[in-house]
Amino acid sequence: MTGLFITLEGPEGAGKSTNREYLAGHLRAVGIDVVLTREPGGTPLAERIRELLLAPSDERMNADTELLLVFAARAQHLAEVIRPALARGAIVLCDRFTDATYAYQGGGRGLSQERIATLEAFVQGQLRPDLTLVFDLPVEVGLARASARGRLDRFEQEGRAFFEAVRTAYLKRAEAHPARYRLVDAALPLAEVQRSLDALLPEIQGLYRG
Ligand code: Z5A
Repeated sequence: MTGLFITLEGPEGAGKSTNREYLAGHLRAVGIDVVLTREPGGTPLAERIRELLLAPSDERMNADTELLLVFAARAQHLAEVIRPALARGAIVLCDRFTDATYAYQGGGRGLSQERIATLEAFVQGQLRPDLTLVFDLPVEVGLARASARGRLDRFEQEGRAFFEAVRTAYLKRAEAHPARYRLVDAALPLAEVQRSLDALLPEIQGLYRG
């Protein structure tokens, strides 16, 4: 692999999608091949799995079913989009990846880290993000931003305790592996968040092997 794999993580409404576009604009402006993608999803089949995961339903989804669907979508996404892009030397900017599984299925649903790690090794082999930006903000701020959009998806219908557990899981991972994670204060006004991303751009370009 010669490219660079960057993931954007954090709770709902943290500004991942908005800032993924912002970073891509700057990196493309200096001639870098950038692939923007997201999870769950990123290919037609994986997007269909995303619909299953997000659609509210009368039938409660078993937590293991949810975990397996997330990794099924990821296997497809890795094979069709992420690995080919990295192999040709692109920077992949991915809105959520396996840290979201540790945060939502681990922290939120209470599944064990070991169970997740087993699937991570099975689906990804040695592949891990080179850099992960965690957009952190208080739960109520993120939920207010998400609910301003209208209809809530299956995850967004969870209670506050679920989202607090998700946030705690992200922060613990960032604290445990400081070399890979950069925390971004996503509660700040967008212009200030983007100033903190500007400061990260030289590091990203330095990590990029082309
Ligand atoms: N999920 C999972 O359970 N396990 C997994 O392994 C994976 C995912 C990969 C879908 O994710 C769900 O899948 C997710 C976890 C689960 N759960 N939920 N919900 P998603 O990424 O598609 O959903 P999301 O996080 O809810 O996306 P989002 O709400 O669109 O968040 P965002 O991309 O971080 O934010 P945004 O769209 O850029 O911004 C949201 C709004 O806030 C928008 O109006 C912006 O203009 C505004 N915004 C952004 N930044 C600011 C600042 N700084 N100030 C003020 N307003 C701002």
